[in-house]
Amino acid sequence: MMKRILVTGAAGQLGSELIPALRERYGNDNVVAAWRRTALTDEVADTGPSTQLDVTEQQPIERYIRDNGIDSLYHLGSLLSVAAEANRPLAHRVNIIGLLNVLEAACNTGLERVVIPSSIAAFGVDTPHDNTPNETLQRPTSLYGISKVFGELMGNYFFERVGLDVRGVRLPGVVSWKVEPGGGTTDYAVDAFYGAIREGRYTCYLRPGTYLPMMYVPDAIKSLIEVAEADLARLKHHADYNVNSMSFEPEELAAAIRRRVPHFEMTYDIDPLRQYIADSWPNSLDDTVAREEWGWRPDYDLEAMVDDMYENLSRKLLG
Ligand code: AKB
Repeated sequence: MMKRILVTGAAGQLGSELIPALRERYGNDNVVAAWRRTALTDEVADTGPSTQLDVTEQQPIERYIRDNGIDSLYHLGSLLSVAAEANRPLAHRVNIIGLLNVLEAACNTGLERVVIPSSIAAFGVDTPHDNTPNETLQRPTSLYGISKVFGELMGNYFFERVGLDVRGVRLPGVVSWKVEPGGGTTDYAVDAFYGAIREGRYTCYLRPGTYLPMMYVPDAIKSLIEVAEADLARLKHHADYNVNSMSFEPEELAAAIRRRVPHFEMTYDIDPLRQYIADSWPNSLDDTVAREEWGWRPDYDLEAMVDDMYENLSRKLLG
């Protein structure tokens, strides 16, 4: 049973929503928000403990775990796909060295569990794009994707060979309203809502017809908590579960937004880097394994996501 949890990357799109959910479940004082560059949201900063931690240094992580009785860790600190291409040395330090530091620190301090999200980025052009199986050819061509495969393989290695309980899901592009994502390829799906609410229009950097797996943030948070709490005896996989929810291309999202904002207009100005990355990722994932091993079921489809997103983001932006 996890009792005292450390979350790295606490200021990010996922951390800002995972931490309130974990605090509600485990108690405010038992969930520590670890951040480095970006400031925490007020909600996270005001409701429980936090600390500044640099994942590129192993000793401070280890010390913090020991001094504060941490028994579990969610490692969310990572550069997303576009940000990683823009700064390769930093991406190596954070996504590769940071991950190793967390795993080694977890072993040295006897942590009970480490959860590390993977991504649809762990797949590549050679992967079957429709209903991508849990086990298939991966070979990603983005730096971020390579670091995600590394994380999956290291997580499975640490479980099998070192005895550390590492778990993870391959998240689709995440749509959320509390904190904007930064430096991802799937960010357009969030940006489109900001454009619709502020100006009634949005210029999309991906081509029409670019299908990608997407997920509304409450489902992403649910998948991370459920995989962490799943009965180990039922798990045949560890750091590499496909989780699926919805897939759409930009025009379908625009049509769904137009049902709430009738004058909304989506135009296109293709960014070659982000298009290249998106073209290498799946259209949809087969998540049978997660459904069978720990009962995964998403709650939101496209329409339910757009309704909730539109309502919450309008309230946030317009008051
Ligand atoms: C990105 O676009 O880089 C991320 C992801 C799919 O992991 N949102």
